[in-house]
Amino acid sequence: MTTESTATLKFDGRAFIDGQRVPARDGQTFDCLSPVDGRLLTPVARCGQADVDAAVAAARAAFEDRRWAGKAPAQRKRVLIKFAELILAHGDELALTETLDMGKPVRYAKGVDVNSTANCIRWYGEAVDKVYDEIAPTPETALALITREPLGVVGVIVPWNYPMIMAAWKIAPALAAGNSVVLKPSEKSPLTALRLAELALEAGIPPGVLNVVPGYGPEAGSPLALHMDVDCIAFTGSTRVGKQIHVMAGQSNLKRAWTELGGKSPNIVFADCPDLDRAVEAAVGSIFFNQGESCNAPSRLFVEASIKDAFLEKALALVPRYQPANPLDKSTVMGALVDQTQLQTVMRYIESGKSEGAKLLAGGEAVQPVAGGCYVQPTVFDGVRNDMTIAREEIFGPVLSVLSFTDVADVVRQANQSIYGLQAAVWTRDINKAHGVARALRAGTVHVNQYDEDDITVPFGGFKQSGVGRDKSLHALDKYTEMKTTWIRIDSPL
Ligand code: TXE
Repeated sequence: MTTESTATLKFDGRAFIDGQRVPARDGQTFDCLSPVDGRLLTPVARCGQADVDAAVAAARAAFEDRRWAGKAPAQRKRVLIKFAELILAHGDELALTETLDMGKPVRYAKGVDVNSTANCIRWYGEAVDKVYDEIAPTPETALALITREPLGVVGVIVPWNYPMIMAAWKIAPALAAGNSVVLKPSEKSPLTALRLAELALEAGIPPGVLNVVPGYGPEAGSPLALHMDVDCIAFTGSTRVGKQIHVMAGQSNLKRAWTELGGKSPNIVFADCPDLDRAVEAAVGSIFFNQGESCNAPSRLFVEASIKDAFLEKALALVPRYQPANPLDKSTVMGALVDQTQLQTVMRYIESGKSEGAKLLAGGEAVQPVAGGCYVQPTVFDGVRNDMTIAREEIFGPVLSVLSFTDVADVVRQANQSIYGLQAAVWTRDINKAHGVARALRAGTVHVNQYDEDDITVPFGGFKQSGVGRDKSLHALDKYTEMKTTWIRIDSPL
């Protein structure tokens, strides 16, 4: 067991505005604690209205003088690729910071979070000088151009479960399209966003183009969502706050609002699934990955009744692999929950599962592999009904609910019986059943015979109350651009 040393890490919790590290205007800070062991990492600037105003003003000035928007797409490409390279070059530092800040195992912070963040930024950089505009099929007396322009100032509010990746999914297409950005990271995990902004500056993104204002949601997030000089707000977080974001956009300047919200994703395993072991590995691995703190975690597992006993036996045999341990150990696969509040939330859901009559097959306890940290055992409930609280509400913790079914139409009905529609999965050898069920599932992504193997090339987002709009893929560029028609009359001399 090798534990990563954190002795050389230094944290700077000041905001990043107009290319400079600055304290909050009123000097206030909040303590950034590590869920790994409860240690104080650093005080962080507690930004409020005045800081958001300053960041938006810097972003607006940068947009107006075209220091970034006016660059040729090929120039923006070069800078974004450099930014991605710097992220990789600082991968160890960023990964350790992410682990200390929000508790995920360092092996994934490096292998998944750092790599996906760099890949996303590089991908949009590489894409942006290959995207063409359109000419409309008009009569020959006209030439009509359909072009895309950057929106201006984009506000970004992100959560704590994948702090760098969630930021990258929004800032990469926004910056590639030529916008300026004000990013508000979660108060629970502000540190990597601040480092990303420094690396962006080093890569050549001009001052003012990417600003970071750490702080609490109502104090720093709301002023951004309500700001009259912000053209777009892109949000990932809870459905509760997501709804407020759309209201704030509407009650201010009708800024464009994009939201990626919660999920309660159904994972449907039919008796004819092509490989039971693979289905078990995916079902267990995906719910416990990132301590279950993933919006697309397959938290409702529907197993066809005839294979349920065999499936559960194999699944329970895998559970010990996910016992939480020190996330700084390279061998750890499940780390700490983000904080004590989240731990209490997860424990309340576990209690509700028990009291509503689900059968606890594994886990169910908070544990302390590291003193002072926030850890919960991998937990499996059998005998769950779709109307129980643990099957309806997003737990955002390592809790798997197992349900069984005998009828295709019935399982699809139950799978869709949710306010959410982020992701879903179906496991079957039967091509008609796979396509038929995939089409009937009301979800932004349907996985077939795998879970969560997608990449940056495909859209990510939800139906229903899982949000509005899509991250990733070339489609995400549309969110950060306005479409313009230029209709030119042609009085031909011929
Ligand atoms: O989310 P919040 P929290 C779900 C998950 C989790 C629950 C609560 O179920 O247990 O939400 O997590 C900012 N105006 N998801 O409390 O509050 C906040 O500062 C503007 C799912 O952390 O939604 C942070 O930056 N901004 C989700 C961001 O919103 C506000 C990921 C998310 O915080 C604000 C995270 C306000 N009034 C949680 N209030 C996913 N889809 O992946 C808060 N914020």
